Order: sequence, then C-alpha cells, then structure tokens
Amino acid sequence: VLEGAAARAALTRSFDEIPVPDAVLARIEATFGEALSPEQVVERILADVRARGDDALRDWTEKLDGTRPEVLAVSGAEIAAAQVDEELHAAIRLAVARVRAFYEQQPAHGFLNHTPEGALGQLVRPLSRVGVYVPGGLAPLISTLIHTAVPAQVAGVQDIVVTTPPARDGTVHPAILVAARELGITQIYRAGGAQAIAALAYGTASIAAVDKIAGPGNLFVVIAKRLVYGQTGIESLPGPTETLVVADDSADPRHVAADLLAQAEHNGAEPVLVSTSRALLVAVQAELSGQLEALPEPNRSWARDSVLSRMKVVLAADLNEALALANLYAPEHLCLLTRDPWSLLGQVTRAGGVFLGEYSMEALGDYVAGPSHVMPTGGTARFMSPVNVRDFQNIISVVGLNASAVQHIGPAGAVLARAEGLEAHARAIESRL
Ligand code: HSO
Ligand code: ZN
Repeated sequence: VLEGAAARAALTRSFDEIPVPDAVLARIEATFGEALSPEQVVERILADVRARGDDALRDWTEKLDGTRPEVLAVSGAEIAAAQVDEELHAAIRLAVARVRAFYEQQPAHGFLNHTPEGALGQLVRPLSRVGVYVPGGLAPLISTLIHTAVPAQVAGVQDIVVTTPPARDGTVHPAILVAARELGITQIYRAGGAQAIAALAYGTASIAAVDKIAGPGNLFVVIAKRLVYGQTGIESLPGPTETLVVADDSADPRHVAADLLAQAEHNGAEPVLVSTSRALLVAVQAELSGQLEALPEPNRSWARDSVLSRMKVVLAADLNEALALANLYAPEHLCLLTRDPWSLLGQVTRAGGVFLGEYSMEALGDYVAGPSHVMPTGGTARFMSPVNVRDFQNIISVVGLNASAVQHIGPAGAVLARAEGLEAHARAIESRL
C-alpha cells in the first residue's frame, strides 16, 4: 500500500518507459533469434512492408500470427455468410445504435460568420479514407470495431477499411464480420500488429493507404502508430488498458474488486486502486482473491497476471488527494465509487473517461453505454481524447474579405510584414489598399 510521496512517484508515468513485460522480450528473442527492443522489431516490420507490400504482410502474419493469408481481403461472400446467435446479434445492433446516438450529439459542425467586412469561418470536412484497427489476440473485440467505426461514420467518412489479425485457421471471427455487416463496412483485411499499421500507412497492392489510422492495439501496434505518424494521421495511442478506481468507505468492496478484475483480464492491463479507507483496501483484497478464484480459465490467469504484476494500491489522506493522484496518473478509465461521485467531477482534469457511481461500471462503457471505449492510455490522456467525431474530420479555415476589410486591417498587416522583413508580403497587401 503506497502513500504520499511514494504514491505520487508510483503514479507518475513516462511514455518512453512503457514497461515491456519479460514475456514480450522472451517472445521477441524466440521469434527473431536475437534480443531486440520492441522499437527495433517494429522498425524492421515497417520497413519490410513498405518495401515488399503484400508479400511482407503475408510473411509477417505467418511468422507472428501462425497463418498465411494468401488472400488478404475477406470476401463479400464470407461477410454475407457470417452468423451469430440472435441474442448476440441483437446486442450488436443495440451497441451500434447507442454509440451512434451518442456521437450524433457531439457538436462537430463548422461556422461561417458574415459581417460587414465579409465572412470568416471554418469548413468541416470528413476524412476520405480511414483505417480501423481491431485487435485480435485474446478476444475478438467486436465492440472495438463498433466503438471506432461509428464515430467515423457519424463524421461522414465514406471509405472505412478494417484490419484485424486472423485466427490460426485464417478466419476472422464471425461476430466481427456480423458487426461489420451491421455497420455497412465491406473492406476487411486479415492483418494485425505492426504489419497491419504499415500496410494502412504506406499502402500495398491489396490495401490502399489511408488518411488516418484509428483503434487500439498492443505495444507493437502503439509503437507502429507512433512511427508512421506524419505519413498518415493517427487518432491517439490507445495501448494496454488501465483503470483507476477511487473508492471511499462507502464503496462496496465487491463492486470495487469486480471492476478492477473486469479490466485486469485484458492483456497487459494496469489496475490501480486509490482509497481513503484502509478498511476498504483490506476488504477489497479479500474480494479480489475470492473473485479471482471464481473466474474460469483462461480469464483467471490473465486477470491474475495483471493484478500480481502491475496492480497499484494507494491509501489517500482524503478525496482531494485521491483526485490529485488520479489527475497525475491520467488514467484511461477513472471510476468514482464514492458516496457522492458527482461532487468530485469538477476536480477531474485528466482521464479518458470518468465513470460515476456503482451503476456506471466501466464494463458497461466497454459495450453499450454510448461513448467510445477507445480512450487514451499510458498517461496520454494529458493531451489526447477518446475516439470521437472530430478525429475523423478536418477543418478548413475560410477567409472571404471585402475591400472595406482591407482598408481597415490591411495597414496593420503591412506593418507586421515589414517588421518580419518580408517586403513582398507588405506589397501584396498594399496593392489592394
Ligand atoms: N476496456 C477495453 C475495451 C474493451 N473491453 C473491449 C471489452 N472489449 C479498453 O478500454
Ligand atoms: Zn474492457
């Protein structure tokens, strides 16, 4: 249990020092026959896909995902044939409808302000072509496809392509295909990891380059997105998930433990508990062991790994300190399980999302609440936002002035131009005076 300065130190993060699990380093060595850093691995993959396109994509998929996708695109027939049971299908429809209804409320329009001097404004245009990365690995993240593609569709993006790592038998999970069908998405490619990011950024014969890549991924995907930025846009850097729960003595330890474990079962997750009550910490510890034991495998192992290797537990002097620590850490998910969570909202300055009270469990947010579950991790909530409509639009400034405007503001423009030593600028202005 950390307190005071030790808690502050433990919750201070540096993106450059993302801890790389030993298992990842071991896997790199086994795969490459040498001890490379994740960055070195990603640089190799990016350069190879850039140089050799689809063949490199197939080779890396075979090497890393254990299947060789001769045909990278999932066919229209496969998408049309995919089936899930009716209950899941209805849940997919509900999730799509709720996320769409949420983003349709986001103010995302431009403006054009007409005055006697003419008009100034902002045009808002959807991006042309967006790539959505849907992680595979431990779970088919149906919801991640919905939570990334829907804001892009609400923004007006016409051309959305999805990449996702294929299963070992080369298929894409039917529920992902059904969700794509519900969304009207027809371009789906069997590619994951840094190689998929490379294909989206540079383009290959099968996959045309996109203007922006959105969606979460593992460490390699996050590094790849960072490295291709500039060649293409990226919406943010969502990596391994993290949840910080602030709980006071009123919190139900069963809920606190359940919410921590829900996110702990994600690969590489970091659970953090900050409480003002020592008694609650003790009660949560007991609940955590009990609930862990009750989880089926493999989920128990996944969750246990996060709890044992990365969980942080903090005792805060009061809720003010708890909130200050939460803002310092800038969690992807900030869950407020306190007597009066709404009274704390004004103090929240840095988080991907804030979840208030026992009926706003983050797991519900992962699926059907409304806001996208794709949120900034690793402390990037200091400067980045959850996936949203604005990520998929660009703004074009509009300047439409008339002669009277130039008479009024032109002289000041010319003065500034000469102060910068830019005579041709000044003369271009004065030629209209
Ligand atoms: N909690 C994850 C997203 C997710 N959970 C998808 C379930 N499916 C990262 O925010
Ligand atoms: Zn989750």
